[in-house]
Amino acid sequence: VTGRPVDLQDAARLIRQAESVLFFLHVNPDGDSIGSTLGMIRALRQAGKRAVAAGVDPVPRIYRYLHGWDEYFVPWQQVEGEWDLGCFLDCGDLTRVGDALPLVGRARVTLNVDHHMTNSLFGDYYYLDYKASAVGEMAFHLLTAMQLPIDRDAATCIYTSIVTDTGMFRYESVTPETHRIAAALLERGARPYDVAQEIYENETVPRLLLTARGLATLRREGPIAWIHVTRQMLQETGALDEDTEGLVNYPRTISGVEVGILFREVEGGIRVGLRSRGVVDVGAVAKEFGGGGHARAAGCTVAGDLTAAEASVIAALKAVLMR
Ligand SMILES: [Mn+2]
Repeated sequence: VTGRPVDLQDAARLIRQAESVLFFLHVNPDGDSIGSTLGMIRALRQAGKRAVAAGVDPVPRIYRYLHGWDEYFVPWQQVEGEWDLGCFLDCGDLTRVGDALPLVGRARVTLNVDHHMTNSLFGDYYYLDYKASAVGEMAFHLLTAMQLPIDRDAATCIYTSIVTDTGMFRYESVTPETHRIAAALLERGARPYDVAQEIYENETVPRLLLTARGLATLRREGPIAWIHVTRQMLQETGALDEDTEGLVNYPRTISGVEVGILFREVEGGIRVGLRSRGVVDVGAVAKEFGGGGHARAAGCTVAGDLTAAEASVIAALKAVLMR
């Protein structure tokens, strides 16, 4: 069952009409999920609404400079009562909310706000903008359409969402509009230097050691390069699951490589992160394995062990590359 498409004005109206809004963070929340959600909550609370972010995974350490990361965030089991609106930012599919799924029924109406091409059009209403570099751009437009002020804290959250989802304004998804919104956020008090320090110069020794271990597994076959991370590597370096974020980007940086992959042991299988330069639509490949994402950045989870996952995913990529 799919919902109804809405435009910016209708989506803004749905949020404006709600007294209480329950936001859902996706599993392993990234900078876009967290930044756009916390920025929205900040602005909605200042407008007198009740709003929280429900999540299944904790907010990663590097995002804990964002206003509301603890106050606005509620582990999904602790969310109480009924909500006028359930809002999903940056969730390509309802399954992305993970174990928090039963909580969705506590929202009278649901609104799915996203920029993934693979979005499954879930929710009572969905507002999609495939051209948005980050859902942060959409959050900015929604708040502007609602004529709600964006203060320095909200601006920093939304700016963070855009910085992280564009790899610091490097990806092809970046448009003049991306920069116009970033400029508007700087005018409202977001500080690029401070955000960059928090996200990109905030390493820990375990994280760097894990990066070294992961990179040591590097293999390449023509246009495909891949690395892997095992549970044992996490244990031996003292790194956390969240410390693997960003590691997926390394293999693709090799000259002549089209697709870079990170295989990571998780509970119940192998999490596969895919990055493409553009020749291969890795979103489509991830979809073959029940995952999703964008043409250049996507992911899926494959059952079985590392060897089996590597074999099946690389075979699928080779098939696409030979087409
Ligand atoms: Mn995103």
